[in-house]
Amino acid sequence: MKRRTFIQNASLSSIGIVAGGTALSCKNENAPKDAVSDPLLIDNSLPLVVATWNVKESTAKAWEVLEKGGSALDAIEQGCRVEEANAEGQSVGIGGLPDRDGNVTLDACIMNAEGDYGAVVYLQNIKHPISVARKVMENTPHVILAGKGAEQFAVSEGFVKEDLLTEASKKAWEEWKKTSEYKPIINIENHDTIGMLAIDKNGDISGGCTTSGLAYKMAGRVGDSPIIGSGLFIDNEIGGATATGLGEEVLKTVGSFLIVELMRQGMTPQKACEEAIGRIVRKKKDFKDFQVGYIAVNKKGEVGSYSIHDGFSKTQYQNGQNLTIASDFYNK
Ligand code: SD4
Repeated sequence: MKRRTFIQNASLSSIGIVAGGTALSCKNENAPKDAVSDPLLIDNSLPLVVATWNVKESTAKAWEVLEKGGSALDAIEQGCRVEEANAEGQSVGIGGLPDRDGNVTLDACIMNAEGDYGAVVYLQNIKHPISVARKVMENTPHVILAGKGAEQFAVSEGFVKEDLLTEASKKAWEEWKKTSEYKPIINIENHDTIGMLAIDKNGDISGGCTTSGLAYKMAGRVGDSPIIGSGLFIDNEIGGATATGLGEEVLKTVGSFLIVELMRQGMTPQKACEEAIGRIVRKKKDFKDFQVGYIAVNKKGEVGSYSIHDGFSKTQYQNGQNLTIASDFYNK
């Protein structure tokens, strides 16, 4: 089942969330139905990988790399590629829902423990933007490549062009065109960006974020996901954070950078995610109409997550366990 449908169909669950050693309880009514209610099952040991949403196959792949002693950066790339290659997933890589002109355009970024960053925005016809982003980071003097230039670069690096619009996504787009109404809908309009954070056995942190962006966006629209500090930020001395949801609001508050800076000042990952959501809801009277979710890790291997509304979850592979955990949220 697609994550989106899965999240929509999820049953009522009562969740206990651990934040900085304190057990909080919340009701995340739309959490995936296999989301655990006991995050205490997980300790703060390393290595670890955590990703937005219910993406156990992606975290399992990343864990495989980490367990063998691989780098957090390799784990991130390999983990993100799993979901990018999943044609059923309509928010990342192949099969992503198109913009309103019917074009699938992908955004992704990656950041390593040295503080290097690479991104592609508005990339078309290439299934693995996370890998192209890594090539931008490693093989160019730049940090972001966009559109045609990004595609040309990918081809020059050996990536193969293919049509990313699947029959299912084309059908969904044709259906959408009948009304052409554009309104972000909480947890339904495809808030399924994969943001992933990993810490390897050496304690080094890397992160990645990959998405087809908001379904039926305007042509040329770029979201938060590929933008450093917004969709993702890593500081190997402190920790990392990544975002999902309505990118415009994440961009306006530079959410992931904010979370890392709050952790630098001593907040736990949980408290820092809560404050970043607080910055949005205090300013935006219409927060009831959109969703934003964050996950964060610190150098100690502590994990936090928070969103505006219920329905958000994270998948965490740590201490040999791969668990989807419902997230605490603001709008109770
Ligand atoms: C964006 N943040 O492009 C992304 C959307 C998202 O799952 O999270 N989709 O604004």
